[in-house]
Amino acid sequence: MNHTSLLDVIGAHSGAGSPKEASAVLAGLTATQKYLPSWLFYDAAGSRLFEEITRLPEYYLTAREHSIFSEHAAAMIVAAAGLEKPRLSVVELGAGSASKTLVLLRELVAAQGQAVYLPVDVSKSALEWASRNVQEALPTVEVRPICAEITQEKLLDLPQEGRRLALYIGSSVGNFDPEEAVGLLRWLRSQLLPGDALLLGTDMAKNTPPLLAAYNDAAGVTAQFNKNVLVRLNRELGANFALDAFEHRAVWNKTEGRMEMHLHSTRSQTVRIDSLDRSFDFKRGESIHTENSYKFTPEGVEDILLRSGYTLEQSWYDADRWFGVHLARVLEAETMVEDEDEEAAA
Ligand code: AVI
Repeated sequence: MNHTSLLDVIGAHSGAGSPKEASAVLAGLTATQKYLPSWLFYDAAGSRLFEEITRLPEYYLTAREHSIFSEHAAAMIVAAAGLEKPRLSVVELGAGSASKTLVLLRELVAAQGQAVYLPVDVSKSALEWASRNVQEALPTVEVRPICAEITQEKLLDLPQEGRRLALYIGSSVGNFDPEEAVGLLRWLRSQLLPGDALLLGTDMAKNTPPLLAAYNDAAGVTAQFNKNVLVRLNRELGANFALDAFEHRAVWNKTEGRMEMHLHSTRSQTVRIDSLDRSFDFKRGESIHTENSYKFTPEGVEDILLRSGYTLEQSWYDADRWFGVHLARVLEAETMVEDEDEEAAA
């Protein structure tokens, strides 16, 4: 089951009621295991709810990653620059609130005085917010926002001088299936040069109670975030989902090593979606799978990086090893490890 293809998530024209949104919903709700791609979460309300999630006591991911950056940012900059100490420019996939990035940029400014920061995001408002935050806190950082719907063909116009440090943090990589994650990291690698660095943030595999709590918080914000996708479909596609007839569930899928979010139908019902001119039947207890959130082992991180054309140099963790930030180096093209199936096809 392929819930979120790379192009679903980072492809073009995913705005309100777009053909892309309609076809993704049609594909998902006609599949045997119904699903909705997780990029549908992030309309304005969903993005606000996600920000709220990052401040919840149960959602340890953001706080742990922040503490790793606070403790190790200086070491990360030294390690990313390497022995020759070239000037670093920072390119970040997803602008976010830039609060963790600020910690890193502060160290970078301390080390080299000035820096160029290139946040890349599809959302103009997210970019404006991140840019303003950085500009106000660090006036010597030159912010060059890149408003891009990142596709595998899209070329980022990155500074050629010095060395580039790419950031892909927040465990966003965990929302992709492993193959899709490799596709995304390979695309990023194609925008960088050998010797450039990547800081990758990943939520680590752990015992299940904190995971279940993180994705099913007591205040019900994650439940609201999950159900917001139905609110969006009601508004943008003329659907008539009854919100009280679906229940938020978060489960640990041990075989796949991932948290899953579902919306369970609490009764047998039919939902109409006007803009698709179709109705969809739900059995009582039937679920719509709305998100995967993969959790990583250190070996899994190393493997995904190697398959994407990077070598893992160093990892930093919080005291419990719940979250990891990994420094990887872009390999020369000829040293890249090819996948077995690609080798067989060659
Ligand atoms: C954005 N992403 C890394 C979050 C995660 O943990 O997978 C999205 C999220 N889903 C539920 N809570 C937060």
